[in-house]
Amino acid sequence: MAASTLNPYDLYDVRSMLSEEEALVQDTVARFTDERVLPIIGDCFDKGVFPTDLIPEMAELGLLGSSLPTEYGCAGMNAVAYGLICQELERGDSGIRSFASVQSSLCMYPIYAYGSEDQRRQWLPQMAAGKVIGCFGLTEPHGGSDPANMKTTAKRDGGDWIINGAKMWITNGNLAHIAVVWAQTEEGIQGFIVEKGTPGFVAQEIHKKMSLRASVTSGLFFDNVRVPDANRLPNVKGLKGPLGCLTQARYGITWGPIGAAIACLREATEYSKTRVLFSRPIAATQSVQLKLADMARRITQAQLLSLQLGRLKDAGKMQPTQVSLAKWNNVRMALDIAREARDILGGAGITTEYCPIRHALNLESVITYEGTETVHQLVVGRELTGINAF
Ligand code: TGC
Ligand code: FAD
Repeated sequence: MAASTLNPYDLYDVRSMLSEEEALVQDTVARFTDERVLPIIGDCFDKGVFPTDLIPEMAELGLLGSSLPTEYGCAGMNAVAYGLICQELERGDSGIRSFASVQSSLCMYPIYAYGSEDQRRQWLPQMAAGKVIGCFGLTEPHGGSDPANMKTTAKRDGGDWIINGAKMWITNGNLAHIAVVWAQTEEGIQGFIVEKGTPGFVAQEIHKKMSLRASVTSGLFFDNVRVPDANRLPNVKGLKGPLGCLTQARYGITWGPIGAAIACLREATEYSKTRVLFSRPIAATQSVQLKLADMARRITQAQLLSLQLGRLKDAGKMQPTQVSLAKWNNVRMALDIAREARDILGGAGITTEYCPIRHALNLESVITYEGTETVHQLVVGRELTGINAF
């Protein structure tokens, strides 16, 4: 048999469809993940800590707010490059990709898209440099899938606003210097920048997580928190504000789990070639090959889906329903692959010495946050039928 020239983790040569700049971004972030993330991430997950030391390095590489314009200190890359950043970071760990997603798509993006020029100049360069960390408060304790039922309020008081309420499951909450907080006002939902240390504002870390352990997740509490009108994002009102941010972040999340799935396929392939049972490597059995082949098939589909989504986004044609379909498909793909890879590793698969269980546990969050699988299925169902089934 002739030696194959196919890359087992890119069977359709998606790489050849990237521009030189996009390929360079992928290589650079891949090196960062190999050299800086993979050696430490198992330990971080075990200990339940986010590796804050990596923040300046991520900033240096232009990974924070990578798609925003250079005039605000950002890298001005395209959407495909942002996707590749997410993919390579999540090959390391979903928690590292989450950090970048929240900073870039959920905090820097709304300041850029909905903020005043003063707000952009005040915050974006420092956020791109990793000196100011942000978090995004939309979800509330009584139910995240239905953000229209928002109970956090902001009431005008002269030139200020008074915020009361609570947000739950907030990534970067206790790391953050600023929170982009969505609150119900008399004129509809609006966004506010709430700075750490503002009286009445408390972030409380959520412990006992079995998923995204190398990521900070918090509750945010607002008790008569006074912020000036200058901290309100002036250019959007209504649910479309936060949902517009989610579209940006969900787009990146379609790419991220491809990285996690590739890491799991690689681990399962290598392990199965060296694990000898019944006098042959388990990779020589049909059932293991079927499983590995199925993983490669699903990864290939996801790679092509995200690349086309990225091309649509760069052409200004991407629709939220397309993002929902890809988020649903790609996270489900990665979660199934991580569980299957864990099984191929047998008992060894239950330890964090190997990556599949860590990815599987992380992906249990990824399939829930940024819209649960059901939410995205119902978005696609609504598109097909014209009937809202929420
Ligand atoms: P509906 O009331 O019909 O629409 C309200 C307005 O929003 C517009 N819109 C969107 N705009 C941009 N992107 C989208 N994806 C949009 N979806 C809707 C819509 O056109 C309308 O505009 P207008 O001008 O008419 O007012 O709302 P809906 O029925 O479409 O929404 C229902 C539903 C269930 C889809 C929505 O509520 C939803 O997506 N729920 C899930 C909530 C969610 O995903 N939360 C995530 C919180 S953040 C997070 O999880 C971060 S984890 C990050 C990490 O660590 O990586
Ligand atoms: P619920 O909305 O209570 O859903 C419970 C179940 O009901 C789910 O299975 C759901 O699919 C199902 N369901 C909902 N509606 C329907 C329906 N109409 N029909 C059938 N079934 C339905 N939020 C932020 O704002 N910022 C963050 O930074 C952030 N980071 C997160 C980090 C982590 C680790 C996690 C786990 C969550 C994070 N979230 C964040 C919150 C996340 O977005 C929510 O968990 C998610 O939107 C789901 O909300 P919920 O947990 O309240 O579940």
